[in-house]
Amino acid sequence: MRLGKSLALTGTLALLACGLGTTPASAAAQAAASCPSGYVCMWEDPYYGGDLYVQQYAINGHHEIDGWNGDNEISSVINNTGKCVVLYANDAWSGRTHPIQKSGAQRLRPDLRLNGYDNEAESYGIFNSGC
Ligand SMILES: [Ca+2]
Ligand SMILES: [Ca+2]
Ligand SMILES: [Ca+2]
Repeated sequence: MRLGKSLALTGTLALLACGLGTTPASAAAQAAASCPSGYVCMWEDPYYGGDLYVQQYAINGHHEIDGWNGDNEISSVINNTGKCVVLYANDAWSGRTHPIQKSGAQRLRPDLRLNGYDNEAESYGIFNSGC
């Protein structure tokens, strides 16, 4: 009885895994889907490519970008927090800042090269105002 139930569950999981691998979607749509509502997401490459180094829920205050996985590598950002996100060029919320707006197209940074802020961010903040 116990074994039969376990095998059935394994089969269901295998089917789910197959389904996930075959979903057709554009890179942009995948990126948007991979940054859930209420989160800010930051990627290694422009146009939401490469490694997803930051996926942080909208908790107000200061946050660090990991020194090995993100510092001076962030090239695109989606701000789905509904709040202002401010990038800092150095650790511990210092250095040149780059604010990202809370709504509209201006909450997207598909290519930080266009903003003169590519591979700069090392920490960030989430605030109710200031953008
Ligand atoms: Ca950092
Ligand atoms: Ca980069
Ligand atoms: Ca930097």
